[in-house]
Amino acid sequence: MSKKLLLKDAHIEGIRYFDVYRKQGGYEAVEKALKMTPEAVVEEVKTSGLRGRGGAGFPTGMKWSFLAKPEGVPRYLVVNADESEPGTFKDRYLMEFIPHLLIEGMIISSFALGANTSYIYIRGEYSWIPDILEEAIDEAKKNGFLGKNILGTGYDLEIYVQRGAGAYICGEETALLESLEGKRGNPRLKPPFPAVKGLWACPTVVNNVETIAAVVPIINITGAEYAKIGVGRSTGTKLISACGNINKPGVYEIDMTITVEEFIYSDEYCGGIPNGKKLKACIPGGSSVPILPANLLLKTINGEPRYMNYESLADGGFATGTMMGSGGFEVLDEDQCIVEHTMTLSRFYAHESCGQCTPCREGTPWMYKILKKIESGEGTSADIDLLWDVQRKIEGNTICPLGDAAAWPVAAAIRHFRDEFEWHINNPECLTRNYGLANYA
Ligand code: L3W
Ligand code: SF4
Repeated sequence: MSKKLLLKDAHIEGIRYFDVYRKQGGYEAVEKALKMTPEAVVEEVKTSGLRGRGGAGFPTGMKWSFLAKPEGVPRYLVVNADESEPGTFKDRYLMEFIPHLLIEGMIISSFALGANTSYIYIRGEYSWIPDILEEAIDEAKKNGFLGKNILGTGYDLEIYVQRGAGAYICGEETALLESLEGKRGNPRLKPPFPAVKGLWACPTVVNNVETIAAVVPIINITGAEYAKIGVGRSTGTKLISACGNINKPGVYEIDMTITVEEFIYSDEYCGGIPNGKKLKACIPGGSSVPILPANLLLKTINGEPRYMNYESLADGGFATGTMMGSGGFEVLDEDQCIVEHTMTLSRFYAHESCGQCTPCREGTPWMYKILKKIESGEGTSADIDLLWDVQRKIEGNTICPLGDAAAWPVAAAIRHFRDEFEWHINNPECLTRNYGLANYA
């Protein structure tokens, strides 16, 4: 059984409220951290090996130590709660059911960074959650954990919740900052990184909800103990939101030492695939990461078991691997059509492109159109090559990672399931939906 750090109290009735959270040891990490120096808190986070849980896996302590500290200039912590990656709903769970864990993590993190104002930028579609967060902020303030002179230490902090308006691109950190400043959410060119020039051109750390929540157990148990959980550079625990063709969709906390096979089939997690269907493929890290077919999911190319961690999932690069990403784990059984699935994703990225750069603005709808043509049985072999060519021209040639995120799923689908694309070209009806894989010789 995986060790639980973030969800250990999730089952306790009323854990959403301050008194119950406090009774379980809540806010003890704040009391401990505020007796340390900010530098010592940053050091603990560095020692923990915590990596950003939003998708990129960038080392959190390193990001914090990049924060510029010019004299007289405010610094900000911004929590990225714009969880819009298809298949990803773990931050929603944390904010909805254990909001004080995020608030507690924000107080410690803001103290470590020297920020006196911090923001939670939350996805507009999560319309009921800002009230939950604001209630938690009010409770924390009434109990002396927010506002002026927290716990008599002289440290001041205010936290504000800002609602987004429903654009996926506002989850990209610089688009988020633009939106927070009241502008259209267009990504900025990097560098400069937000750590140097972020919100209102001031040094800013942007971290995912789960990343900031993880700071609480790190302070409670120490960075060194946190680093002992997991394996290699995949330290601590990771929340996985599991969906698709599985018996038990939901949010799970894993310690990154379990295999993909165990995660899919064990009753502790996904509980297997309904109706005894076969596993066809999986997208383990949100829709932006490459899809992997069953044979490469359960084992690496070297015959080693594939594990649920950053390194193992990426083993072999994109030729045979994928990414941990945001932990949005989608399972596809043998009845799912890869061409249709890829087309649906392409429509999403084409719709969400902000339109600033040509390869993404023009390339994403073009990929969708080609996929639609192939899916509807009107494609030719040349269309598969054209699709490959278009995705290659997008990848690495755009301002922000949305271009890559649109290209990678298409590339992986062609790489691993080219025969399904060809079937759609040579046959009037969809192979998978109409005949089942068993008839596919
Ligand atoms: C200072 C440097 N800071 C890097 C910081 C940078 C950022 C972090 C990671 O995209 C990916 C994307 C999605 N000085 C720095 C520095 N930083 N070098 O480190 O940066 P980066 O550019 O690697 O990633 P990103 O722009 O944050 C995130 C993928 O994650 N993804 C995410 C999906 C969406 C969700 C969601 O809805 N919640 O997770 C899934 O795979 O495609 O590739 O903070 O500033 N020298
Ligand atoms: Fe906008 Fe796409 Fe360019 Fe990102 S890659 S800046 S979403 S056009």
